[in-house]
Amino acid sequence: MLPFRPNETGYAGVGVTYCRTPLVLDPAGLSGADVAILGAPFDEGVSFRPGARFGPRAIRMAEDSAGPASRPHMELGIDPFAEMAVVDYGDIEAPPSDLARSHALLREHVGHVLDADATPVVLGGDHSLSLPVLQALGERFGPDGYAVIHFDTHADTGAEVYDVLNSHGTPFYQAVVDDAMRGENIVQIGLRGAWPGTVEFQWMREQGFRWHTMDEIIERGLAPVVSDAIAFAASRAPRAYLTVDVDVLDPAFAPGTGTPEPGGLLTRELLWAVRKIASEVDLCAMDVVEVSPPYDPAGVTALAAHRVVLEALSGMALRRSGREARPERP
Ligand SMILES: [Mn+2]
Repeated sequence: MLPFRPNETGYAGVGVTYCRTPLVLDPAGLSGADVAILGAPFDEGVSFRPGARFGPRAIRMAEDSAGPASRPHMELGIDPFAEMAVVDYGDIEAPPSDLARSHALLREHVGHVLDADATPVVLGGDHSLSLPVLQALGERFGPDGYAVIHFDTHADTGAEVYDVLNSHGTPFYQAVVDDAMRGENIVQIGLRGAWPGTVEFQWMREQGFRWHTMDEIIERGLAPVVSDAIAFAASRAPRAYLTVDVDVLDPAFAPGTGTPEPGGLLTRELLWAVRKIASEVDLCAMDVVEVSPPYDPAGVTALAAHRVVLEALSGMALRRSGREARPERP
């Protein structure tokens, strides 16, 4: 059931699901779905600029060409919406000023999607949402049953930030401490700037974290780094969780985020990397986080996040089809 009129234009209507996929609000409706989009509209976990609570809606609205979902991928020769059943599971009910309750609700809803043998794709929301996602994954697959591929400027491995245990700077610390994930199963890509510091990096080494800084990406190139990350994830577990903090992009391409840091990836690099990973790794969950529409005057950050999801879906579709990519070339 599409909540739209059949010939509704892209600028009309009461609002959109992701790419106008069917809206499902009852967990029973997840049966048969391959992927479920799920919004997490909260930002109580941010340490600097807020606004990510408006992210899920902005990402869905970022590009709407109307009509039923159909997005043939030019480089893959595949339409993810023809290949997979993708539904939009709406947003969780995130009560204001209660991050713990929002996390509990997200963990529960991600659990619904995993119980239906579908892949949750969470639209953030701030990066604290990775903690409930990791808890749901740990519950389903065991703490060592999945790998994590994490694009970010920051490692988000603080024991606390401003004496607060649960924020967007702490999920990958808390998840290890809570035994929801294993430190030796995570690889981080795009780190730069002044945080984390030596204390966090030392803890990460002790836990077996891997990471690739922006300087390494510049010196070696992105493709070899992504190949290494894919090989690493495959060596650790049969499936992986892909988490993309949009601030891994340079602020020139993604100004609409809470903690921007100059010197990041180009949008085209991130889109390529996400598609490559999704086409080679079995993704058990994914998210794109930290889109803050109030700081996104031209909507380019939300559009980039929309495309991060679309590239991931396209890569997943290719992998599941078992076919080779058939790029449209002259
Ligand atoms: Mn982050």
